[in-house]
Amino acid sequence: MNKKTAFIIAFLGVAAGVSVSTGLPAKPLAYGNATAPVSGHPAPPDQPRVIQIVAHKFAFEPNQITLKKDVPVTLHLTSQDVKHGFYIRGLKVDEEIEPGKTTELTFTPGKAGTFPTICDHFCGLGHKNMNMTVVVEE
Ligand SMILES: [Cu+2]
Repeated sequence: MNKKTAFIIAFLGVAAGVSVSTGLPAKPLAYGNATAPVSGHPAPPDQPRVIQIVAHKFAFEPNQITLKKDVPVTLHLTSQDVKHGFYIRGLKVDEEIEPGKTTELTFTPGKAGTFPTICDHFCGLGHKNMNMTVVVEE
């Protein structure tokens, strides 16, 4: 074999030997005083519903979501390109969506209605048309 082939084989060998650990660290055991107060509040039995919203020039997907009044919801906001905004004026929600990460936004809609939601971070020529609708049902 020539030098190049040997190099590739060596490289593949190294790559194959790399082990990726996906295990989460074990939960630390509680030591000491068994009656020590538990920090924080116990997780509620019903975690907020999670809705994924993807922003890109110049739209949100999905472009309409339906929520329930007085029921907490968590939005996972991501951008496929540049920084966008996520502004629901009627619900006093104002978030920024940065590319390369998930912005977690938990809120509880306090009133029913149909709320226009816009990108309030200038993201290019189609920016002014970048919007979606949040419907909150009683
Ligand atoms: Cu935008």
